[in-house]
Amino acid sequence: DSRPIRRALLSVSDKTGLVELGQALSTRGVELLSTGGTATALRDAGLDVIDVAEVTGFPEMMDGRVKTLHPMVHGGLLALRDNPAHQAAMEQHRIGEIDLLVVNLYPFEATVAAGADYDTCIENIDIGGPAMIRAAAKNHAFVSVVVDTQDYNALLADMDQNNGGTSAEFRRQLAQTAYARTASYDAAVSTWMADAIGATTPRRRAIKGTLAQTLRYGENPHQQAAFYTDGSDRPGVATATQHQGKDLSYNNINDTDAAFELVSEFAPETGPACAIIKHANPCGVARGTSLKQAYQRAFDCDRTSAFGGIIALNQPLDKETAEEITGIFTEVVIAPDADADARAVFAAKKNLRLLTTGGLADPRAAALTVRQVSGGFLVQDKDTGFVTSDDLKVVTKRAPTEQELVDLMFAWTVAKHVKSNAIIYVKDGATVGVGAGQMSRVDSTRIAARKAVDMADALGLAAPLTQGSVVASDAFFPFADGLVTAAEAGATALIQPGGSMRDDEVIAAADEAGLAMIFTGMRHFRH
Ligand code: 93A
Repeated sequence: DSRPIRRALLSVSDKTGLVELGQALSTRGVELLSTGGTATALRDAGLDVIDVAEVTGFPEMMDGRVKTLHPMVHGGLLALRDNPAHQAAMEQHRIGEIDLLVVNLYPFEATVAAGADYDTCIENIDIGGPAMIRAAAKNHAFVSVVVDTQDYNALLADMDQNNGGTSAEFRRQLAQTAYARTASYDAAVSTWMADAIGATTPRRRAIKGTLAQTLRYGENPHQQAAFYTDGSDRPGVATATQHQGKDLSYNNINDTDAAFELVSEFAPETGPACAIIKHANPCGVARGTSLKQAYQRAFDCDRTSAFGGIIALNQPLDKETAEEITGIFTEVVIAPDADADARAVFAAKKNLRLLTTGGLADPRAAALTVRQVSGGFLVQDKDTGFVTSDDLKVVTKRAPTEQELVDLMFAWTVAKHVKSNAIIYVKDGATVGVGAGQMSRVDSTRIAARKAVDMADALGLAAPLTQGSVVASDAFFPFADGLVTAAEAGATALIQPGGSMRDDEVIAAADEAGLAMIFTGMRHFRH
């Protein structure tokens, strides 16, 4: 339902399929206009091409910064074909209609990904291309705009079904795709610039993602889903190499991210560490003298929940650890690397996915987190907050011992990665009870202690490992009851932000129970 395409402007950086398209259009009687490199490529293939410079009466200038930015081009794209005033303007200024625009942009994203310097990235910001794309897409009532080399065949097929024109429906689809492209292009520029100039505020950011993978389904089988990546080269689930196993699911990606972000808190040079995640919460986190022992100790926190879990390691996976891990069913293992022997052990386990990242993520690196709500989304800085010994305030009569202090800091680090209300019991560098995601803090305290009792039964221990443990709370205790519960479970020291109206009551209860307590002055809600 449109007039046949008579005149097309082709200006592409990615010349994939260009010559074939040019030939196909030529065969269909379409006149070809083109910019420098694109025109050369078409001419080299023996096609007749008119230079845009000839149409505008201006040479391409300023290193190509100004090629197509001209009324002879934009008038031809934007004029309404059924508007007499527009027609008159075209006649008066001898502007010819452009019925088809084929553009793909300067490879800005690829230039950034290649690690180019600032000036090179700036030079790769396409101005004329997006201007033409947006103009043609606005005038999709009359103009077809193709921005993706993969759409060339669909264009030709649609032309062949419409006497050399295109259907209105196809043009609308092309226009929508075109605006998605220019939007993601500008978001890529803005995101790159924010990083390049060190802008940290989330308040003026454009959010950008590139479709990396369509997923089999979302959180549940009746939900469709996809994975978008933001182009960051940070080690993590988005950039990891998968060595075996089926594709990651939506839940796998979410949980693997949680696992890897947590284990990245433990620098490899400080010794082996392991985190086991279920439903985005840790069910065991531990240091060990070896990676295998770290895994075993993490596993012993909550063997029941660890089944079907996701394991993150802070050091390259070795054979011994791999063998230990295959003892139960695990969904995903993610580690900085895996040696050949470890890979051979896993090779027999078809359903186990192994991901390697090449390193750990920097838990202090600024980033944004995005959460969708009905009608919009929330954006905030990632929680990169941390405390140093200078921030810690002993508020009880008794100060923590050195061992308690080490465990308190470990527990505090883990607490940041547990859904609120988070209560973590730790002993000797291993979690022995995790209370997560409860609506009341005292419930989290009780649940974690009860799980430790269950584990003591399962392991045949005389007493639960919470005896002589320390406890971290991601936010202040509003009442003394949570602290009393922790003390009853055998905790001897506690770390929490402080700041409750009832801090005095909580401190008094700690003193009464002989607990040492530290205030951090920083909270780690995670909802
Ligand atoms: O530097 S630009 O922003 N200025 C322009 O006027 C312009 N017009 C088209 N870049 C411009 N383009 C881009 O040139 C197109 O988007 C395309 O990516 C590229 C094609 O250049 P060539 O045909 O010389 O290879």
